Amino acid sequence: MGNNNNKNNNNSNYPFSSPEGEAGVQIVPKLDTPKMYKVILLNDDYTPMDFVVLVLRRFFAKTEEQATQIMLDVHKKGAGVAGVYSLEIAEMKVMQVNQFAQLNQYPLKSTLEEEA
Ligand code: TYC
Repeated sequence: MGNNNNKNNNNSNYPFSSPEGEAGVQIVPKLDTPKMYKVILLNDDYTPMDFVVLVLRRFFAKTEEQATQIMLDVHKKGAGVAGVYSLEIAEMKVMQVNQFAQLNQYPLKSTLEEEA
């Protein structure tokens, strides 16, 4: 946050010259695509597979087949992508998953990761 040194601020017109010249202050409207964030599901040894499938269906709108595939992938590899969203939606999904798991007394956790 507050850091402009990222891929979304590549609005330089280099190598073309601008009317302002090199020293001119250029105000470029930020019309770049917004950053997207992966919601990552983490594996653990205790959360039942059925519960993870339910989470993927309920909060990530996956079909039974998609949810089962993602759950098995997380189970085998340790982590996996449940969905990709804008920051505020991704943050909400993480909260929903973690709260729903805690409510049901399972250690299932999800986290955020900026898309490459
Ligand atoms: N490893 C769990 C089990 O064997 C299943 C599981 C899958 C848990 C995915 C969490 O994100 C997860 N019951």
